[in-house]
Formats: sequence, structure tokens, C-alpha cells
Amino acid sequence: MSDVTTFSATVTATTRNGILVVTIDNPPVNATSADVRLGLSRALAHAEAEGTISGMVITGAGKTFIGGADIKEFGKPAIEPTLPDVIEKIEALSKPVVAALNGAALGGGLELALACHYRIASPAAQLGLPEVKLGIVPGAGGTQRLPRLIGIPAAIELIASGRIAKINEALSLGILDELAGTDILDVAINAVQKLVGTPLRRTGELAVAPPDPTEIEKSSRKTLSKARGQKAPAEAVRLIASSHRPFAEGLADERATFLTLRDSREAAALRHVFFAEREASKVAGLEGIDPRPVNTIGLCGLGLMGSGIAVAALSAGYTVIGLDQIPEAAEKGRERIIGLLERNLASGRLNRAGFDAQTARLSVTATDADLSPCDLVIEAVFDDLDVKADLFRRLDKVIRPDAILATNTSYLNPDEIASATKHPQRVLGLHFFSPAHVMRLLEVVRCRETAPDVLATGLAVAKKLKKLPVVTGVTEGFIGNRIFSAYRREAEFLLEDGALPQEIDAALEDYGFPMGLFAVYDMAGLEIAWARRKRQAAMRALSKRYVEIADRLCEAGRLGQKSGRGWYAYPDGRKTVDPEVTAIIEAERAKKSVVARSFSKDEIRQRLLGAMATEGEALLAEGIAARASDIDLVMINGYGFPAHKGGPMFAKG
Ligand code: T1G
Repeated sequence: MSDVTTFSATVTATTRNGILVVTIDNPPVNATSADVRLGLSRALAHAEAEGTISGMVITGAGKTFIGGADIKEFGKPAIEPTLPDVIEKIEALSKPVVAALNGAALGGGLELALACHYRIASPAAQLGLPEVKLGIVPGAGGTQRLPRLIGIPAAIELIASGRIAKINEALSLGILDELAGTDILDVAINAVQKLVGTPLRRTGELAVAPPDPTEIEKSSRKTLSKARGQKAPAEAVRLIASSHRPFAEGLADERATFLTLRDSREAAALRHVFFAEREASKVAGLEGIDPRPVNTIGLCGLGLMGSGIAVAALSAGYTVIGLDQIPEAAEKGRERIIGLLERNLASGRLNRAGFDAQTARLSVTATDADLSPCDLVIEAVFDDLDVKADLFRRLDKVIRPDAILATNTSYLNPDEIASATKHPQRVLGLHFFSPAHVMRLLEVVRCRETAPDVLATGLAVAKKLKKLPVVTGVTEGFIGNRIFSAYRREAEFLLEDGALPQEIDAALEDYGFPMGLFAVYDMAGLEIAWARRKRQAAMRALSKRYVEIADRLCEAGRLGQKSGRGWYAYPDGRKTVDPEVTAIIEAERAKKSVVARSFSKDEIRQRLLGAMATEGEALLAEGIAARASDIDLVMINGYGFPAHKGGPMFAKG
């Protein structure tokens, strides 16, 4: 066994047939932290100087090649050598350097590989330059080297979107030179041997065809149309589109742009979200608690929500038993689920074998007892306490005592639902967001008696469903809807004070929301909130300000898009400001002798974001939300809050 050379704490090497095989071992993702850069720099100097070394392979330990630059180092004083320094040394080495991509090669990891003279990947590898998702652009040559390998349009599409490319696409694009299996190191050593003595392909020296303006527009249109005020995607496009200029000039422009964006508020917000997503599933008190095994999931209620959850569960590999009230309803539910799977098949998200496997794991019934094999049963029946409590009483009789019961209720009190069962410890809430097979956010509701391993199971199932779990305590509307109600209330106060729906929506869309609040309200329908307001009317404190504008709209039959009219009118489906709504608002102001005033976009945003943050502070004080960043994740992933603003708690500073 050849001896190991240690270049730094995280970079070692062995020598095989005169080839230096360098391994980066910097858990958890082999980020190019300072020690990694130092070790690589030393390994390169050694390879250059050592006559017995004919070439070099670089690979990663574990399941990642290099997950990127170390985001945790951002904002700290730079430590030499920088990543661009190391990358330049790789490309300039007089001996062949081959990248053996054993896993994810992302950001700086892919940039380092692009400077190698040859790239090989194993099936586990995924490649990408996701920097725009962190509000920055690649800062170590990615915008200049990638177009030299795959052309400007393809490089724009990949970098401006920040998406991941699988190895077959990367091979066909020209990012990769060869694919390998578990023998990737042998294949890489073989590749070095073939390159020895041949002229090395140095990516930075390759020419790049001058861009065709229409190609640039076509490859960037989709991404830039979704940028909604973010700077990084457009800057990435600019750098790539001009990469036909001298290489050194492009590198300098890229580095300067990267450093400016890295220190921006937008990048700080996106880094906050990145780390928040990883924090959210770390729940105090669950350390060392094992989740219960879940293979079969029961779904009660196969309507829009239930069938969406069923599709998410089938896609994640679970067996699903759907229950509805009567066989015809159950069959209708199956058709709805199959219809969604067929859409996945048609879109290419699912292949025929996957479709067949998923449909084979689905059964539906109208008989409670058929749920007896379930490890977890999720109810998504009509949001009425008696209906849900009765269902849980029935399920108590047919499922195992260790099986878990989850309610998907949005507004009811899950503790009251849990108290209908003999084992409330096995009950929790799993509040999905519609459409459940698309929306990532999942509020995991810790009820008063939820057992720790039941909560841990909820988190484990959420992760397997590829959801973003956020734990919430029991309160009306949990985290998201409680903040949404506060934000909607403040918006209605603004209407009464002088603003108009279209002005409020414009202020929100300028801030980065995909849709304004009133447009969303019309899309969801006004009747659900109206029904809840009527239910609460008797208990409403007269001292609390109450705006009746929404009630007037509902009484006039303006229930939103589906009724053709709501906060807006929808002649031929197009959202249009309706003078009738303005008149209703003015009449309500007159009843309260309100002297209307105008509001600037900033004032509107200040009041609305302030209302969200105030409610968020209350949720933290009540222990409903464990951390402010959880609240940010809920509002970003469930209510359209722009991620590049970080969420209401981050935004308030
Ligand atoms: N820097 C620092 N820490 C990181 C990190 C990174 N790049 N990536 C992950 N972590 C931490 C993460 O916070 C978590 O910490 C742990 O690693 C496991 O992460 C110059 C400047 C690589 C696909 O954007 O996509 O390169 O919670 O749960 O599911 O142009 O991590 O354990 O304490 O996500 O196995 C560009 C970001 C950076 C890729 C692995 N790279 N990472 O997924 O683990 S900027 C990225 C990921 C850059 C250059 C620029 C994923 C992963 P903790 P995890 P995973």
C-alpha cells in the first residue's frame, strides 16, 4: 500500500504509478476552506517540483467531490491562497491534472474541476454553479471557463438558473470527458497516463464563439423573468455573454462582481435562508430519538389536498392506502391521483417504470379496516372538528396502537382532535400547503401530548417526502396562517386608511412577491375567511379595530376569481381594477368618517412587513415558533415572501 503524504489537515495524497492521487477530506461537504486551499497549493507545488511525479488526480472523500467554497468563510478576512489562486495553479501545471468527480461538484468545486485538464465523473456526481441562489455569481472562473467548454448560451442557461446537471447531460454538453463507475480512480489514473507528454487542454486558453444576441436573449429570458429584482442572475448573464473577451479581463470583472455581490444584503439574505433550511429540522429535545419506521401511509379524504399528499407519498416510495366515505368517492380519488401521476409521466418527471411502480403501490377503499396495515395515517377530510374527531375515533379502532395519526387541519385545534383518540401521544399535525405534491413547506405541528418519537417520525417523513419541515406549536393558523391573518388585517386597515388594493399589491410585487395579497386573496377565494369571520363575530372584541370591506364584497357575491369578481374584476379572466370595489371601500371609510390619505409604496411595505414581524415576535414569545429563521422559511415557502429579502424577521433587521 503506497504511503500517504499529508499536505494539510484536509488534503492528503498517495502515489500510484508515479501519479499523485490527491484526496480532499473536509466534512461535511469538502468545501474549499482555507486548509483545503493550502493543502491543494502544496500538493501542486510538490507535483510540479517532484521529477518522479508525472501527473495528478484530484478527488473527494465521502459522497461529495467539493460542495463549493466555504460559505461560512464569507464576510471574514480572506486567507491566502484564494480559490482562484489554487485554480490558476491547477490549470498552469506543466503536468496533467485529472478531476475524479466522486460526488457533488458544485460552485467552487465545479470551477476547480473546470481548470483541470480532464474531467471524469461517477454516477453519484451532480454538477452545477448554484451561486445565483446565494445572491452571487461564480467567483473562481466559472463564468469564463464554462462557456469555453460548452458555449455561451448553454453556460448562461446553467449558471443564470443555478440548476444542477446530471452526468449524462454534463457529458453531452462537454463539461465531462468520461464517465466511470466505482473504479473512477483507476480510470482517472489511466487518463493521466494517456495525457502525459501530450499538449494539455487548458480551458482558459480555449476560444469561445462570439455570442449571438438572440441566443443570449433566448437562453436568459426564462431565468431573468423570474429574477424579480435579484441582481445576481443578470450579472451572471452579463459576464458569460462577454466571455469572448480576453480571459484575464473576464476573470477580473467576474471577481470584482462576485466580491460586490457577496457583500450585498441580498446575498446575506439568501445565505440566511440556506442555513435556516438546515437549522429547521434540528429540534431541541429530539437528539438521539429514533423515528418510528414508516412504509405504509393511509390517506383519509382524497380530494385536492389528499390526492396531492398521496402523490407526494407515492413519489417518495411509500405504499399508500386511500380512504374515502363511499366506494365511488374512493374511486374518484384514485382517478385524481392517477391523473396527477400521468401529468408527471407526460412531463418527463416520471418514467414509465416509475409510473407503474407508483400506481402499483396505491390502493383505495371505503372501509376503515383496510387501513389496519398503516404505520401513519394522514387525514385531509373536510375542515370541521366533529368530522375529524369522529374519523380519529373510528381509526382508533382499526390501526395499531403504535401507528401514528396526523391531521392536516389548517385552522382547527389539533389538541381537540387528538383528545378524541385513546392514544393522543401518537397524534401530530402535518399541515401541507396546496398543491401538496408541489409545495415544499410542511408545518409539523407538535400537539400538547405528541410523543417525541412521533414528532421525530413526522420530521423523517417530511424529509423523505422532500418537504421543508418547520415545527410549530398549537395556535390558530400555526405559524404561516397566523402571520398571514395579521398581514391581511393590516392590509385591510390600510384600505380603510386610504390605500387601494392595486396600490398595496403593486408595493408588494415591487418588493419581490410574485403576486400581491389581494390578487392571491381572489385566487384562493374570499369565502373561507368570510365564513371564519362570521363564526368569530360573536366573540370579536368590540375594542379591536375591525374592517368590514371584505364582508361587503362577499355580501355582494364578489368571492374572487371563481365568481368572476372579488377585489378585482376578471373580464375574460384578466385581473382588472374595478371602480365598484373602490366605491365600496370609500363607502366603508365614510361610515367611519375616515379621512383617506395616500400611502407611498415604502409606507405600505413598512406597515405590512411590520405586521408580519410583530406577529412573528409574538409567536416566538409564545414558544409556537422555535426560532426567527423558521418563521422566515414559512413565509418564503408558503406565502411568496421573496427569498432574496430573507423573510420578515430577517428583513426587519
Ligand atoms: N459551505 C459551508 N457549509 C456548507 C456548504 C458550503 N458550501 N454546503 C453545505 N454546507 C453545510 C450545511 O450548512 C450543513 O451544515 C452541512 O454542510 C450538510 O449540508 C467561489 C463562492 C453539497 C449538495 O451552493 O447544495 O462556491 O447543518 O444538509 O443534503 O464561485 O450542502 O450539518 O451544520 O445540505 O448532503 C456554492 C451548497 C457555494 C452548494 C450536500 N455551493 N450546498 O447536501 O448536506 S458558493 C453551493 C449544497 C461558491 C464559488 C462560490 C448541499 C450539498 P450542518 P446539507 P446534503
